[in-house]
Amino acid sequence: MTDTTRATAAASGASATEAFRQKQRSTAISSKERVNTLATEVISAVHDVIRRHKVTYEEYDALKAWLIGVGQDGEWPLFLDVWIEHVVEEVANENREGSKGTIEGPYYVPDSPKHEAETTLPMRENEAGTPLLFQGQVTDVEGKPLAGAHVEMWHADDDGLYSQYAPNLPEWNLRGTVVADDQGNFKIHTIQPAPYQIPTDGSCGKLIAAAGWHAWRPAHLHLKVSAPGHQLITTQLYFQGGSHVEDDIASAVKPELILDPRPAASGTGSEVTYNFVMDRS
Ligand code: MBD
Ligand code: FE
Repeated sequence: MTDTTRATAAASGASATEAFRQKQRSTAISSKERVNTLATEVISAVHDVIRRHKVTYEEYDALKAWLIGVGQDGEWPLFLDVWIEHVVEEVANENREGSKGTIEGPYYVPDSPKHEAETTLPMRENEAGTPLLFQGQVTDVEGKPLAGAHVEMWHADDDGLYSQYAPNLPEWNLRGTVVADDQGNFKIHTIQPAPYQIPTDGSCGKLIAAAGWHAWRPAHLHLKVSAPGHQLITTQLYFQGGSHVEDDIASAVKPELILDPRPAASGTGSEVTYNFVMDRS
């Protein structure tokens, strides 16, 4: 990867922070009681760790410097989505009967251009990577097809970079909203994404290095599936046997989300069928 195509922590952090500000619905939490309970318990949990591990002033100052750095690098969206969001998702969707969801992550862009039920995602001429046909059907929990459901997909390229967050990629590259046909069917031609390494040159990278962790997420497709009267599914799909499927830094893999593509009938690349089952809202 050349320097001009590198997604630095500062560049992708600033973009992710700005994108979050744009999409954020509201900062209001319902009541003072609720804020009091949550803030008090989070602060107490930190006190417990300090007492249990006899945290020193040196460590307290290191924490302070690091927290300041996360903000300066714009890495709060990354930090929160990698280490916290999976539990929010678990709680939010614990009562669903339909398809499993998982975290959204920091690199979603709303309102991607619409495409017909069979489409090729926007990509560069000679986009690197193994061609992948991702197809399936959207139904409700009774198996009734959901005509015209929206299947929004976004994913990294063969270098593990996301358009609109890494420099020099065309807008909407490997992003699109596919409108399912009258039987809820869709066929999306794309390329298989590469595993994703979160930026190592920013504050999240510093934490990873200091703790002796790794910075990798397995290769994944991001999806949001929506249909009127049904609960939005935000999910990701992974590839059987791929690196880091077993040790995703973002803890966002579930067994139901692992695809096992086979060689494509067309002779090039691979194909896989995955159906979405939507809970009523
Ligand atoms: C990603 O691509 C991602 O999906 C998550 C959750 C965190 C960092 C990068
Ligand atoms: Fe991602």
